[in-house]
Amino acid sequence: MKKVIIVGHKNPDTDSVISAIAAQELFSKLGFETVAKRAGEANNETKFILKKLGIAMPELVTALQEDETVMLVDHNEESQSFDQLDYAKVSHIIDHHKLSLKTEAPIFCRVEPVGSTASLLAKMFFENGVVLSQKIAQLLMAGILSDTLNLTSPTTTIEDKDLLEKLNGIAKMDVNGFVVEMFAAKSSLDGISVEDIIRIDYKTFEMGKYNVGVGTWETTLPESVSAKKTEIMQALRHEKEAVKLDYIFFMVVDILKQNCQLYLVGEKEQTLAVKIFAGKITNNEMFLPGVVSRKKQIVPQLTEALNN
Ligand SMILES: [Mn+2]
Repeated sequence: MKKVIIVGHKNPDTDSVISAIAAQELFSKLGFETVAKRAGEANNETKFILKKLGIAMPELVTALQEDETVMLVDHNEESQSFDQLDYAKVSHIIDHHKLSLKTEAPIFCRVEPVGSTASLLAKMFFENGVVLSQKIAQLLMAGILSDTLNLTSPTTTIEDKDLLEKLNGIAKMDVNGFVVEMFAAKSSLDGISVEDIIRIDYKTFEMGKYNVGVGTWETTLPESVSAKKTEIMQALRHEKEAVKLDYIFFMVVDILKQNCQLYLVGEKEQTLAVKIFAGKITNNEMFLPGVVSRKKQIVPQLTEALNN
């Protein structure tokens, strides 16, 4: 039987790594030979969670062996997958992002607009009657809490809330205490360079005929990031030029106050941001109250504007 590599997107966030681990557990129990991998360096939040739960960090994947197929979790765009991926080898997709999908053969595809891929996997455990260990239930809860910013992001659905409660019947977690620790780890700049700040949660998108990069940094301490703004701006301009992007944006998201400072490196970005968000620009940034989600509050708006 072919071995199935399970992997999330490049610049992996917590949901991406956790979903790979949980999917390995689920699909192994369903009779697949699977192994969870990661498509890049994990962030401080993910490292904290896996350490706390005593779960090993998945290995890095850089290329597939001849007899391997791949299951993509938490993404479906080829441009967000690890660089050496042969997209023809994708057998499954489990995701909660917009689709940009074209395959040569039928594949297994499970995509729903829920708050995290971990939520979808939790549903699949329950649907398939696969027994959840306390550890995997805790892990799935961490994925939901991370991706939905403790159920506050506009991406959060009723289902995420229900699943979290159902999972905690098994996980028995002190959710509030866990979230405080998780957010502290997410906000930590320990061992994080300026390049890391823009790279750690960064994605590129094709919007109309344009290539657009959108990075985000979720934090309870926005001032720790804004203190490095000049260097971050420089790194963003460098990245834009190095990979020939048409636009690059960067969000500093205040998880607690639920707002975002959108960094606008050049005139093009500023003109577009004013057109879409109608906010005021001060020192190359626009304050956006209530905006925390790249997926729901930034990318669709950019895509629509750049398609016209
Ligand atoms: Mn996700």
